[in-house]
Amino acid sequence: MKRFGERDFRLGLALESMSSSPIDSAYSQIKSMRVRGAGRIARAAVSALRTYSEEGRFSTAKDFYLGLSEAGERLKSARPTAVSLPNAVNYVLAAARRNDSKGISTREAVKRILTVCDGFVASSLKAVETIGDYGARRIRDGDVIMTHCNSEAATAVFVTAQKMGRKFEVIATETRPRFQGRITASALARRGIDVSLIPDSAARVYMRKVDFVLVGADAITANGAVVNKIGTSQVALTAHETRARFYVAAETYKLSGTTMTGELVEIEHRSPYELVPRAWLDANKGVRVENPAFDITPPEYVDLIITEKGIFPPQGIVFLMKELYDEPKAE
Ligand code: RUB
Repeated sequence: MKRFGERDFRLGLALESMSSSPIDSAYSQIKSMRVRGAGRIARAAVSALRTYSEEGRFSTAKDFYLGLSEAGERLKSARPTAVSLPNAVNYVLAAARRNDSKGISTREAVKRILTVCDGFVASSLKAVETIGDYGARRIRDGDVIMTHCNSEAATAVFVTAQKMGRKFEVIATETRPRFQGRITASALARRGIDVSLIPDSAARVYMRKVDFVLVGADAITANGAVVNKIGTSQVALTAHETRARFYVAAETYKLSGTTMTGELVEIEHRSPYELVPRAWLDANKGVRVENPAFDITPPEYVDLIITEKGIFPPQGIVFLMKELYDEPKAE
């Protein structure tokens, strides 16, 4: 799989921004899922804020701050379930707020935000690499691992394990309705990893030979529940039944801090036309098509969450969250 890098994204932005702003371009790329996957979404949003900061003409530092805040709010609304998106945007906006309170020049405020954006993107990429290292150590020769959807963090684990010389097999569910499992299968096959693609509905049939499941996450709540692509919780339930372990690979900016104070993670519902053609629905007007994009796997079905800060049982996530939220924020 050609990795969708930040340079590609900026190039995409450059082309699209001929007709619209970098924020509009990023919003539509994220919304339409041309940019997808929680980590990529976060980096795309931050890269768009960077471009906005770099290219904008702001008469005062206050104008810059207000414009950036508005841009951030728009980006956040593109995909509600990927907590990485508001977390990434809020990281930039928090720095902008601190700058605003210091009364620095416009030029200096922009410069500082560019540094913050670059720092976020670099640390996000580094986190995926670290997760790859930590997760790969869990793979032994002969393991059979099931995965669902397409996760950069989970893929990093497989790729690193292969580089370490581990011999293992991956079973990828196709992940209806948008078939992100095909992206995973083709990426792994291209790297010479033994992979098979199965229908989602065959997960239970194949689970008997599986040692563990490894998926990514869009959000992780304070009680260690995992929000990920629709179908993940069924795979987890099946793994639980056959006592296969269930691992999650996720960067810490997918931790949903607001769930510590009782907020719920919003589950995105997408267009019915991802499931059926418009003509079919027109001919069957009595049918209501439901298309939730994500589901929630309860912590009871999760064994370990692999982050760049270490590997945690789901019950340990709340302590990690407290530690991260108490950390002083970087400039
Ligand atoms: C993607 C999905 C991925 C997570 C984690 O859903 O559910 O498992 O986003 O991915 P969609 P990553 O295709 O709807 O965006 O590890 O790449 O952040």
